[in-house]
Amino acid sequence: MDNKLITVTSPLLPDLGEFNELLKQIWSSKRITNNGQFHKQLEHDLAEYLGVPYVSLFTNGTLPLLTALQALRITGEVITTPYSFVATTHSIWWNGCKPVFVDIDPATGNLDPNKIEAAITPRTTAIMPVHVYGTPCDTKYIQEIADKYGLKIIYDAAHAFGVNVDCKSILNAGDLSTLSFHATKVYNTIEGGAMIMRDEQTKKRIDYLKNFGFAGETTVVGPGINSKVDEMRSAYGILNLRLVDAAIDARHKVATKYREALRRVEGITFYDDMKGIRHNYSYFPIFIDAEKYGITRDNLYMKMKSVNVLGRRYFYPLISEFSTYRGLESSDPKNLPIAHKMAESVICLPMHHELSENDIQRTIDCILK
Ligand code: T4K
Repeated sequence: MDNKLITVTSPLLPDLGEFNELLKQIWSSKRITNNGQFHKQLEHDLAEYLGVPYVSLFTNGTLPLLTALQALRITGEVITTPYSFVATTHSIWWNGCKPVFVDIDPATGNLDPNKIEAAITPRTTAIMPVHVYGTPCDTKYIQEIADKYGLKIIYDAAHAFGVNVDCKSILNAGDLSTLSFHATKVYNTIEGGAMIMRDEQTKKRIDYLKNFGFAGETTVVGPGINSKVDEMRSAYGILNLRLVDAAIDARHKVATKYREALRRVEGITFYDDMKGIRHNYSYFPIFIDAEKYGITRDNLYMKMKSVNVLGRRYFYPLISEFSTYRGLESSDPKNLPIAHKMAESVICLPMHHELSENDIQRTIDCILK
């Protein structure tokens, strides 16, 4: 019996020969970091690929979140979702602001816009939603609320690389959006990330902030940080960008097979594609109703593990359940019933560009039997 380990994801890797050619150029130029030619090229190529005006590269997906809050001078309270990776809320905390959790919409897993207004207080200055699993938030509705109350919006778009709504990038929504290019993402630069902005002035300011605040050899314009991407990872990113469309297509095929096989299984639900959306298939979450399915989510998770199929419980526990945040009033489970239900029923199935027919079938068999 085939017992090969099937992991939840596997990194998209550029051709080693091509990468080596670019490394040779870096070696001979001796420019290895600080806004070198590959860094500039990657920012340009990404802006073109994503269909956004400006991109600023970062060393991971957490630092652009921290920097976005700094750049917009956010203070007080920030409304956010508990159903995300913990970095979303950490960025609010590191800025000395108070995260205020609002429940999610079961139809998308994203912050429920209908519940945002009730959480706004005189101290609220911003909303930080997440396009969880790459599913677009209701950006129009969230913008209406932000405009009504004079709030900023920073989208944590870590999962939303290449996601378009009506042929336009979701990354253009809100004041700023951030991406993660971590190894586990659809598109990776090993570690990496980016911020997306709409005007040149903001791009300039963000570029200063990620370079300690330097606006010239002797001028520091703000309390910046170091989040500069080196030339090796920029070169790697340029090559990976050429492969990402094929990887998304491969993921789409995996999603189609999962959906065909699992659609009629009692007690299992999942998301279908949404009309007008170009999805990136970054994750394939399924939700287990233990009563109908017959075994609990955790038992299925362990059963999969026992045959070397490694699903992941993204996002369990909820961020609001971690000790750092559990004491907040908004962390009260009564405030977050949908988020709790989803966190307790989710398993993300293996989803990446290299899954074979056999890998997919083994995963399905484990769920069906
Ligand atoms: N906002 C959101 C909404 C996010 O989801 C994230 C990160 C961030 C912000 C912050 O972005 P970054 O600062 O991380 O760029 C992973 C990632 O570390 C994290 O980037 C990601 N979200 C989060 C959802 O998942 P782990 O701890 O689950 O990954 P790990 O190491 O267990 O890997 C999972 C599987 O992937 C492994 O079983 C095998 C495979 N893998 C992984 C790595 C790292 C490989 O095959 N090769 C590899 O090099 O956190």
